[in-house]
Amino acid sequence: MPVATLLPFTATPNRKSAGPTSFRLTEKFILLLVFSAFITLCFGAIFFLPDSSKLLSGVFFHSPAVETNTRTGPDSGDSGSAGNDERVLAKIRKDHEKALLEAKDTLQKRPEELNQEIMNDKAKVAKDSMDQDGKDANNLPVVQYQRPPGATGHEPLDPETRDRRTKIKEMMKHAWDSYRRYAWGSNELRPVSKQGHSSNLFGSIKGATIVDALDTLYIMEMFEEFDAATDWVDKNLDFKVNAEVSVFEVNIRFVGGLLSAYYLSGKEVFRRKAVELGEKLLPAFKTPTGIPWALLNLKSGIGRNWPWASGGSSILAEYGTLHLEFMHLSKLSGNPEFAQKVMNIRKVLNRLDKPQGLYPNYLNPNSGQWGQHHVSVGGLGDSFYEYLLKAWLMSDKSDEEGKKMYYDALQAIETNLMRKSSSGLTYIAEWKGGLLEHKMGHLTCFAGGMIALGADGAPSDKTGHQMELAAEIARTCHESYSRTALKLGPEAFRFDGGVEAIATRQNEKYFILRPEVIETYMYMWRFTHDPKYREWGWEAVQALEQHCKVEGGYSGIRDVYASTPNHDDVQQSFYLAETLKYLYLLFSDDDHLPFDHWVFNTEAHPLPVIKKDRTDPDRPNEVE
Ligand code: DMJ
Repeated sequence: MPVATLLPFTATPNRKSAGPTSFRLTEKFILLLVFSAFITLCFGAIFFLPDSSKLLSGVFFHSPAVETNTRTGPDSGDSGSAGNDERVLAKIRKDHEKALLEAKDTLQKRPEELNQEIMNDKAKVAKDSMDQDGKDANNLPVVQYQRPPGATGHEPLDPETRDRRTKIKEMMKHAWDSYRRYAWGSNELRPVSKQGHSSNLFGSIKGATIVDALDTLYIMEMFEEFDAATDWVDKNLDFKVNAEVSVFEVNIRFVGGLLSAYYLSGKEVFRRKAVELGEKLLPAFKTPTGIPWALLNLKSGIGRNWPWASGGSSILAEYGTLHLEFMHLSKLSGNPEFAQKVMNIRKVLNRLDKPQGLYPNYLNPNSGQWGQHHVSVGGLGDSFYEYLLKAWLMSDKSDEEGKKMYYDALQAIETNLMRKSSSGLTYIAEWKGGLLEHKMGHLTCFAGGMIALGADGAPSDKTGHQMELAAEIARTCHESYSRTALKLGPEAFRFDGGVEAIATRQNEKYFILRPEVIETYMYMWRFTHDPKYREWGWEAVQALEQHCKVEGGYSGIRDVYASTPNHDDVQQSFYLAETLKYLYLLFSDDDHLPFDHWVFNTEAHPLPVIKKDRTDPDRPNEVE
């Protein structure tokens, strides 16, 4: 607005030149008033119109965005600066509204979804930095990470269940905090003497408890602890060691733990470490048959078998418990060798005659012949059967060979090993060259859960029967707990010499925080929703709290029949990986780690089902 138009009523009409000296005092005052009103108006506009900061930057700092819009935009022309200002303001308002909507949208998302988006963005950035083969700096193929459903759960509606679930989380916190305080970086914790403990199963690899606990921390949403564990893995987990390890133990705890941590969190460090470790295990398969050695020196790649194993044999439960992890290693590394190695194990087994359709625990990796004809669904045999069934489930039910091997083996077990005690307790005995030893191990108690998990896929006339068998085994294993003084189960219990479900030998009376009985309760709960399984699980929680909890963590017990506990001073890593995880899931809703999306490895590490492309049923899924 030209200043002259402001003057008519302030200046003397006849005056030709009106210099500042010629104004009267009142005129000067009015002029000052008008001028200051104008300045106030300008500042008001700057501060009170939307996004004053942007306007300020436009006015004082020549924001290039504003300049571009006002000078070269399609609407620029003679329409005047007022039109331009309005357009700028309109754009600023629009941007604001968009940002608000986005923020609102973000606030409504669950942490899982947000994490997923961040992961996707990261994967995109990583993909952009790939070389032309689509491999990253670690020579791993690009994987579009997508978190399977149910990685975390929600509070159960029923208050009692909610409280019990919270209690399990507190137990995990006590176990973890104690390990962190007294044994950080060691394989396990000695909770009574409050120091680290290392078993020779892992050679000089360290941190078994950290890797075994990762997924339990994640599913319990203990993210601060999970991050600390991740950081340790990133900086300290080292496989370049000159040490002999158990291939089986390292696979189920370390490879399995790293794989599930990857699938739950999407963090690349876990995929990288899992593949690195898997590659270190490959030399174990360098035998004439391809049946791997039990022990392997990670540096030299030289393998051997346990000196106590019949005729230098490999052990069924060890070489037969690599399948799930190795299929995922092939998927995540793009290297088919892992899958080929485990598929070859099946080939060797399928060529052999099986006594009464049973799989002996010992197999010589040089000759490809069975060692002693000992058969067990507990120690030395157990997870081989579990992995046949789970290989089929994890392949989205496309691995027909695994399925057939499982149901045939189960039939042979039922016929030859399963018996009923005189008071009606079903148990699974051990078979030694055709003779039965009427003993059932704590380890064997996992079979209740396995049989329940497989019942649905059994030939239709067998589903109900298999569910009954599973329930009977769960009951027998519960009896083995309730017949002790401390209400925790012995390592093995017998059905001979007038006893049922009771340990009779001193060296079978210990309890080392094992998970198998609780594992079976968890599966039985999921499939039947019979409240007794939660009650039985809760009994175990109370016993653990009363007899195993010590100031420095949780300890195993030397004799469950003694009236006061004698602690063995070891907090096993599987207590955090399995026992506490299965307890937590027992008191969670079914959509937490749902079975149609996840399969648990034998150390309770959840691995995703590798889904088939349903739009093209003839197309094999990624593991075939
Ligand atoms: C775990 O390491 C695994 O469950 C394995 O299959 C058997 N033994 C322990 C727990 O008891």
